Amino acid sequence: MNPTMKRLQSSTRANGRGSKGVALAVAALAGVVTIGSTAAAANGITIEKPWLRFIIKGRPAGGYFTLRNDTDRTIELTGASSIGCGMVMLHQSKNEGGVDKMLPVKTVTVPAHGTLNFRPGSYHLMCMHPQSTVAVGGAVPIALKFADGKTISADFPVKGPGG
Ligand SMILES: [Cu+2]
Repeated sequence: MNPTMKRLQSSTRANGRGSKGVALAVAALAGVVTIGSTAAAANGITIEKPWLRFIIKGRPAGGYFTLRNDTDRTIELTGASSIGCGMVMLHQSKNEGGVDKMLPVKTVTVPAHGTLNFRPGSYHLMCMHPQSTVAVGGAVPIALKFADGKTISADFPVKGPGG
C-alpha cells in the first residue's frame, strides 16, 4: 500500500466516525425537542396537540395547541414565528356586544404547573400569510418565543376547517 492510499483510508474512517457522531447528536436533539409529532417539550414546557386550521388559500390560518407549564414559575409567551407563515401573531377571540372579534395580544401567561388551551374562540396563533408550502396533510414548524429569551419549536400538522 502506498502512503497516499493509506492517508485516504484513514481519512475515510475519520469521516465515518464524524458523521455518525453528528447523526447521534441530531437524534438526541430531536428527542428533546419533539416527542412524536404531537408534542414538543423543553425545560418543563410542553406544546401539546399542535395543529393549524387552514381554511382557504390566501387567508390567515389559526394555530392551536395546549401549552403546559410544569415549572415552578409563571411563563410568558411573547410571540411566535414561522417561515411558513410570513408572520405569526398572538390573538384572542372575544365576543363583544354580540360581535366576534380577534384582538392582538402582546403576551400570554401560563401560571406555574398550569395549562392554557389555545383553541378556536379563545387564544390562538394567527399564521398571517400561509406560504404555498402550507397544505392540508402537511405540517408547518412554528417557534414559540418566551419572555426569558427561550424558544420552543413544534411541527403544526395542517388540517381543514373542521380540525
Ligand atoms: Cu386570529
